[in-house]
Amino acid sequence: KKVVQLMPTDIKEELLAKYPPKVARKRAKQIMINEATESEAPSEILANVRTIPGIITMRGCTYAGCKGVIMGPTRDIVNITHGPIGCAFYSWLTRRNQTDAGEDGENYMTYCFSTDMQDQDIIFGGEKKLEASIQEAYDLFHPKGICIFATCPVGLIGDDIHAVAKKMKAKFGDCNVFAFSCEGYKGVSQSAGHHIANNQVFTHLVGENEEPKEGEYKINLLGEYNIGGDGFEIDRILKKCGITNIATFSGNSTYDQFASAQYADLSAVMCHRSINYVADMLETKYGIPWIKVNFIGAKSTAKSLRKIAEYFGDKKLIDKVEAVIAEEMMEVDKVATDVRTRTDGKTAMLFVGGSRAHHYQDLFAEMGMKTLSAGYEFAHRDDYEGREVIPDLKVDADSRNIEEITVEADPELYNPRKTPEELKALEEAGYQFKHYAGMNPDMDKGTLIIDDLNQYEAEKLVEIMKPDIFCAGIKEKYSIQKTGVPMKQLHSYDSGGPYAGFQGAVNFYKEIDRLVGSKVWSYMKAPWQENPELTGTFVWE
Ligand code: CFN
Ligand code: HCA
Repeated sequence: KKVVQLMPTDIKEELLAKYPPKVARKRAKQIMINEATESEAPSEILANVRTIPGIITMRGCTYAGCKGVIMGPTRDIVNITHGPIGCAFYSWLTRRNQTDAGEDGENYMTYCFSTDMQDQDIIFGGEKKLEASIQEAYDLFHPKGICIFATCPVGLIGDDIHAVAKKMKAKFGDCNVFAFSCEGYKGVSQSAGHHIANNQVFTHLVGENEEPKEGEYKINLLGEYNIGGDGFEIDRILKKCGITNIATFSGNSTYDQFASAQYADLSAVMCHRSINYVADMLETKYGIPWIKVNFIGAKSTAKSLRKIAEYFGDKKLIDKVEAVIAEEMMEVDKVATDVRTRTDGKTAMLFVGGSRAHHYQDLFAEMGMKTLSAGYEFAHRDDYEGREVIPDLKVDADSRNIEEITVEADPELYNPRKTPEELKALEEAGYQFKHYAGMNPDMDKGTLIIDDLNQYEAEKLVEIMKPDIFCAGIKEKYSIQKTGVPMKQLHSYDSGGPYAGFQGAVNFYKEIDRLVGSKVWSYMKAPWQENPELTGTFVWE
């Protein structure tokens, strides 16, 4: 094993060395040597900007963020993709969002609905085909809701999916049909799709039920998608504590959960990146406050439960939460103590989406493992810098027919780059704040934080820093393993999970212990490593 002593600045230079000057200049702003501390102003990073064409990004598209991420996990809405078949097929359960509809609950998750657009639809328009598909779904299933999702060609040819949805909703009378203009090309990443989904689900669905929900401590769990069963584990814990979960956005969720979300007393936001818009709209329209929680990591789970209990401020709940934590931590501590004898001091790299690259560092820290480098695919600056000024939100809250809910923010106030003194002054001037931790202040000084990491940089980084484990998605998996480093998918969890909550932490400790302890990948040599100069004769037949 080649041991190289490189400073973070050298590593950054190495990563940029291959690029043409203009590309290097832009990438340099997205590769940051972390200097953040709790008390200083956070360092700046360029995020949520277009990927430079030619670079092989890890990102996904706007359709993926809307249909795949936010609406996909809802089990009793028929989600129809209006587009070529691949868009529906590749967003069908690859995310491993799990469902449990009980004995006779509706569950359309096992179906993949698509209008299967063909060349002739592109030329002559696809609205009639979409209308027929909606009718077919209605006749077959009589669902409470049908959602339509636009793919790239739909926007390019100009099919009016909203007009079709409106017509069919009026025709059926007992089925809520609405559409999402989430063409893949629309934003710079999945993130635009989250926003579109948030707006439409809030406009067309939240608040539809008029029967109040029962429960002593009622919360919505926002930004939890039940990947690998995470949501099941969180629900188990909440139930044990006596906390009622009215609606999860959107793991294993139902039409009725969304429609009743206004009856919760508090929104607990897990993945802020994907669902902050709904959290804000619930607060503005219904006065439901939100707090950030993180159920990834046993300590983080305990902290989040205490935060929820503290919000309600009821002694009965506070005591119950403490009893649950004490009981659950016995098994967690036992396993953590054992695995730490092998994992302590090992190193990790995490490049995932818009929240997990931060949240999963807690789990690694519980195993004594250090995160050398991390970054998001598509998060915004506030996810990195970790504090945000919430200005007065001007939302057209009374209108239920709004297509797009606009939040007018003073860009100067919205800029999260404020020193503690500046924040204090603004607070005294009467502005409301939400403070929350971000990736930068939570990571060690001198670590490398890289936005929108790409294929080339991933391999280079692994080659230079040789982490004990690399975490990202399916596109990265095999190229990383070929470098001899174990790879764990933090999107789909490969075939594992749950990793959230207390039992999830135990699962994760065991899985990572196994991976970082295994030498199998380091023994592997790719054919071109053994025979770098293979020659052959190409025969044209
Ligand atoms: S489940 Fe979430 S936690 S919703 Fe988001 S930002 Fe994606 S699908 Mo992949 S795993 Fe990932 Fe996050 Fe929130 Fe998942 S880190 S990229 S869009 N994500
Ligand atoms: C998406 C979904 C994804 C992809 C994961 C991966 C997921 O962005 O379209 O690249 O392995 O979690 O399923 O993020």
